[in-house]
Amino acid sequence: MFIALTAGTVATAAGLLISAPAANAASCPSPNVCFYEHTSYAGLSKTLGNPYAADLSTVTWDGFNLMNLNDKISSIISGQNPADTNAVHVYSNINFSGTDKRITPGGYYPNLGDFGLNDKVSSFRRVSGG
Ligand SMILES: [Ca+2]
Repeated sequence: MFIALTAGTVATAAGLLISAPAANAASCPSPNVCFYEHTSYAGLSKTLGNPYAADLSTVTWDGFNLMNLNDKISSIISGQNPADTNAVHVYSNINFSGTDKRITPGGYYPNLGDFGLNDKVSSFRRVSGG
């Protein structure tokens, strides 16, 4: 009997350890906007307080100076305050043209493919009142 209880205690402890990572959901430090190489906020990342680039081939991932963001972004988290009226927009072409997707301040976008933009973003900027 004593042995059985010990085994149960161990199993419970293991369960708690396994559940711990799920409690740490992906987040982006306010007021930044975070861009990710893969869906579900995986892979390389780029954290920017004021995203602005007319051509993402000139912007590199954090910690990887030879790898740029052009046609690579797959997920985004906005750490902007939801009350911020200057939303970031991402575009399928350079110079803020092509498909235009508004990233809601405070919003989570685990798969830009939902908007036809997986691996297609080539420029981004904050839009005043946008
Ligand atoms: Ca990607």
